Parts: sequence; C-alpha cells; structure tokens
Amino acid sequence: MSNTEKSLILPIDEVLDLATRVLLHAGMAEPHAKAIARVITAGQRDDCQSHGLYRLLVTTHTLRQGKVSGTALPLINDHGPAIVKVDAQFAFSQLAFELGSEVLVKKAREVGIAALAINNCYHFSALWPEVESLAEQGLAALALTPSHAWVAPAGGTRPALGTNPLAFGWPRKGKNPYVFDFATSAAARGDLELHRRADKPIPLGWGVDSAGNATTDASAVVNGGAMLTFGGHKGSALSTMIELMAGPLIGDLTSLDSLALDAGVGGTPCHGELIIALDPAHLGLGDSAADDARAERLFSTITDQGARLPSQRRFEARARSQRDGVAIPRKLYSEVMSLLPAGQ
Ligand code: NDP
Ligand code: PYC
Repeated sequence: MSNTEKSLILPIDEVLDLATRVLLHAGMAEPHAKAIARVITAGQRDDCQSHGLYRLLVTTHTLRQGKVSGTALPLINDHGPAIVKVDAQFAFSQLAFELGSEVLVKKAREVGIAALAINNCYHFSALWPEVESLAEQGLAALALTPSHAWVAPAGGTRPALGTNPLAFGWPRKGKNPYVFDFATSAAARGDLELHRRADKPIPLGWGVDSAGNATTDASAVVNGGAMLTFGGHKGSALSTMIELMAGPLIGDLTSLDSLALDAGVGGTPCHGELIIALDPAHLGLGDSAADDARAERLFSTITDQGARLPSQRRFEARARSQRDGVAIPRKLYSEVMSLLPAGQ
C-alpha cells in the first residue's frame, strides 16, 4: 500500500501519537487521551472509517462545548460477586471500560458470569475493541449501549431509539475471536454523517425525511427526518431491548434522555453501557475440547460455502495496516491536523 491522491499512509504508532497529541492539546487528561487514542487508532487500523480518526473531530467538538469532562477519573464500585459498576463521572467511556474490565474478567472467572455497568459516560466508540479484548482473555462477551434518539421504531417515522450497537465476542483457541458488532439502525450515524459530509446519496432504507418519506438524502434524514432500524420490527425490538438493558436496568439514560441532555449542541451521546462476560469453563459440562470443536465446525460450515465471518474484513485490514501502514483519507488528515497548532 502506498500514498495516493486520496489517502496517505502512516505507521500505526504515528497514528496513535497523532491521536494522543490532538486529544492532549484539546485539554484531555493523559489517561483519557491515551485510552481514547488507542480505540480511535484501532478503528482506523482496522478500516472502520466511521469510528476511526474521524472521531477526533467529534470528541474534540464535544470537549469544546463543555459537555464532557476531560479530567474526571472513573470511580470503581465492586458491587458483589458478579457485578462491577463504574461511574465515569461524565468523561468519555474508554478509561472506565479499561479499568472496569480488569475487575469484570476476574469476577467472570470466579463466578462464571459477570456484568460491568458503566454509568454517566460520553460514548462515541465502536464496541468490538471491548468484546474482542474479553474474548482474547477466554471469555464470551456481550456489549450494548444506547446513543442519541435518531431512529424511528418500525412502523413509525419519529425518532425514539438510538443507533444502539450490539457486540458479541467468542474466544477461539489459536485464532482471532469470532466478533460481530453492529448498530441496530440500518446504518450507524457515523456512516450517515460520512455520506452527508461527502455529499453522497444514502441507500434507500437508511432513513426518512421530515414528512416520513423514504429518502436517499442524508441531510434530509439529519434535518428533521429519522433513521430506520435494520430488519424492520426485529431490529426495532432489539434496539428497544438495548435501551432498557443499558439504560433503566443500570440506572441510566435512554437515547431520548441523552438527546435532550445534548440540547442541540451536536455532541457525543451521554448515558450508560452494559458489558456481560461469560466463562465457558464454568458454564460447560467439562469437555472444553468437544465444545471448541463444535463451535469450530459451525464456523467452518459457514466459511466453507464462501460466506465470511464477521470481523474477517477487519482482521484483514489490520494485517494490511500492520504490514504497510494505516490509510488515512487526505481530507480527514488535514482536518485532524487543523486541531493542532501550526507546525506540530
Ligand atoms: P457494519 O454493518 O459495517 O458491520 C457490522 C458487523 O457485521 C461487523 O462485525 C462486520 O464485520 C460484519 N459484517 C459486515 N458484512 C458482513 C458480511 N457480508 N458477512 C459477515 N459479516 C459481515 O456495522 P455498523 O455500520 O452497523 O456499525 C459500525 C460501528 O459503529 C460498530 O462498530 C458499532 O459499535 C459502532 N456504533 C457505535 C455506536 C455508539 O453509540 N457507540 C452507535 C452505533 C454504532 P467487518 O467489520 O469485518 O466488516
Ligand atoms: O455511529 O451511530 C453511531 C454512533 C453514535 C455514537 C457513536 N457512534
């Protein structure tokens, strides 16, 4: 891979360094800057454009608006054998996850199942880094979080739900884990925004305009319209479940509440996140080799017919980035550079 007219290539450590410098310059305390930069760099490295370096524009905007704390440190509350709660104190979620997940893993290994509830966090990131890191430690994991109420329920035309991602990770011996991570809306808001910025039409099915009509105009969806769920009533119900499980169940906000709190500033959503980790060593019947073999037979029956596993594209992009460097769209790169003082 080499530089082109549209994108330039940087080594991964330079991307990490750039992201960290931008966040520090924006006023973020070092532990937050480093935790956020790691996630943003992983996104760009794995060619997840909606949750890579682009997120530097959104996070620094949210910080400038005085919405999110750049300095408050997470408070960990060890809440009995299977629950750890982390109060992010209205800072971004990454550091809260990093610190809370250490306790989560310990509890899941002791009890067989454990939950990490993060409260009061600003949440902008993809969820796969979280379930992937838990799966790499031998645990199956689920992560869910609301966002802002941008999405209409199936059968409706007015926003009620967030883009509400759901991620799952499954450990595989000697292989990359099985990981999926998707918005329960037809597209992530980040993708809609990238289409709007590039003035590109969106596929039918992503959203409706303010009159409730199907549209291919991203701006019409953003300005008074609504996004749509994937899979009609099924995506709508899954999305509602995420609102409840990562909202009222853990004492936190729904996407409706989060959007109201934003008060038109256009910042990152603020709410909670729920992560559940399960240890196969406790839940199985003691023959982990047979269980692994059954899981692997399922995966190979999927891939042997030409279908791919979720995250395969991402893992391939990661291997490419590790070998050749990370591709960054030039327009995005210059926007990111404009967040630093000239000459830095
Ligand atoms: P995508 O639709 O791009 O991908 C969803 C998942 O499906 C990925 O795991 C992807 O793997 C996999 N996949 C895609 N195509 C195939 C295929 N043909 N066969 C098998 N698997 C496939 O994700 P979304 O646009 O819905 O979401 C993007 C990101 O946005 C997510 O990481 C999500 O966490 C994040 N997000 C965050 C929110 C927040 O509030 N924090 C809100 C909403 C979304 P692969 O990556 O390898 O293509
Ligand atoms: O892409 O839908 C999204 C999103 C919301 C918050 C962070 N990302």
